[in-house]
Amino acid sequence: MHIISPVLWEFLVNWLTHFALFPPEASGIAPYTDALYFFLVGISLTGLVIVGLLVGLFSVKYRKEKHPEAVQIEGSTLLEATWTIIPLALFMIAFVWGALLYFRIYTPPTNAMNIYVVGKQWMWKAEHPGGQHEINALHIPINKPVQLTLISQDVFHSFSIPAFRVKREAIPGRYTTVWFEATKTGEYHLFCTQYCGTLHSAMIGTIYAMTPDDYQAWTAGSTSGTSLAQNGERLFASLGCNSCHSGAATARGPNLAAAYGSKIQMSNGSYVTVDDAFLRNAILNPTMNQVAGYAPIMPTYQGQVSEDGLIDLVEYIKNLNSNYRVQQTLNTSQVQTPSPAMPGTSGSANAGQGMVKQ
Ligand code: HEC
Ligand SMILES: [Cu+2]
Repeated sequence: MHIISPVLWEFLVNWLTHFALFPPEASGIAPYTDALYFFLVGISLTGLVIVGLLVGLFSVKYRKEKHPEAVQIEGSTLLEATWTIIPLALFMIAFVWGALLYFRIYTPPTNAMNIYVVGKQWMWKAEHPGGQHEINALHIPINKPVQLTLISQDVFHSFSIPAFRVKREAIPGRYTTVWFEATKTGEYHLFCTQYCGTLHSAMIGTIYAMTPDDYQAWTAGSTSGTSLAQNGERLFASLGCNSCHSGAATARGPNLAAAYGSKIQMSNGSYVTVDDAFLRNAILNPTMNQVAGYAPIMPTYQGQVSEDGLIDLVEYIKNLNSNYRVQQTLNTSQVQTPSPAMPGTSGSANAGQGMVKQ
């Protein structure tokens, strides 16, 4: 078998044994997206076969020797209705099926644990709430919904894990989210699938899907000592946020304890739910996010806090005695000392309580 060069031979063997038309199905959603994919491939192939057969059949049946004179047909309602209704039905099935799947993929369950991912030229940085940081790698437990909150520090990137059938744009200036539940332990590819500059092809990494026990061991072993919320707490104090957001009834800014997940009224009368994106915007563009009943005195922090710093601040405010995603907090508190408890959330009962641990 060595008529061909050994190098080429090895390449061929390698290629054939590792040949994979398809990435493994390693997440809960994967079999569902694949079902739709095979449905689309199936009807396309069926169409291809029908058209191919008819072309062959007709070119034999109506060949020149048998039909020297063409017969003109002046339209057929039945035929036209058929080729309108059947494709329409197929497209509608694909549309409804795809839409249902889309909502499923982009609506995280409320008990999902959250990990932040920052894209930049040319790497992925993951930040776990417990303070674990990793670059071009992401450790996650299996059989547990995991939500990623993505943002880019520079240009558009796209975070893609083919084995999980998950892909989401990382956009500068805006949080996006995606979620998945890994079902099989193993190492999977992570790609940036949005051309983002010279080293775009090097913006790759590895997903480590581990059993919950292994994941616990990993988080305990790789903690940086301070959780994101603790970093945020320091930042909150050093940027002077607590001078206005002291939590006291007389404070110039609103009390941020338990704000996360609540609905608050804006000065234009509308209501918004306080989520990660809102908190980030409130810090960067206070004038565009005026809370009702307060003077527009909050300065903008645009350009003063890095994307990582903003994540820390968001995580800190989220952890201020918020019951939202209790599950998540419980999970991450195993590797962090809990944030200061904030008894009482509103009115004068709260007077005098500082926002920041002494
Ligand atoms: C000079 C006082 C002042 C400082 C300093 C200040 N804020 Fe504010 N902040 C306000 C006021 C007043 C509001 C309400 C009016 C508005 O939305 O602009 C507010 C609103 C907010 C909101 C939205 C309100 C809500 O209930 O969710 C967030 C979040 C916030 N601030 C976070 C911060 C953070 C983080 C810092 C530090 C980086 C900070 N603020 C510094 C005065 C301040
Ligand atoms: Cu990229």
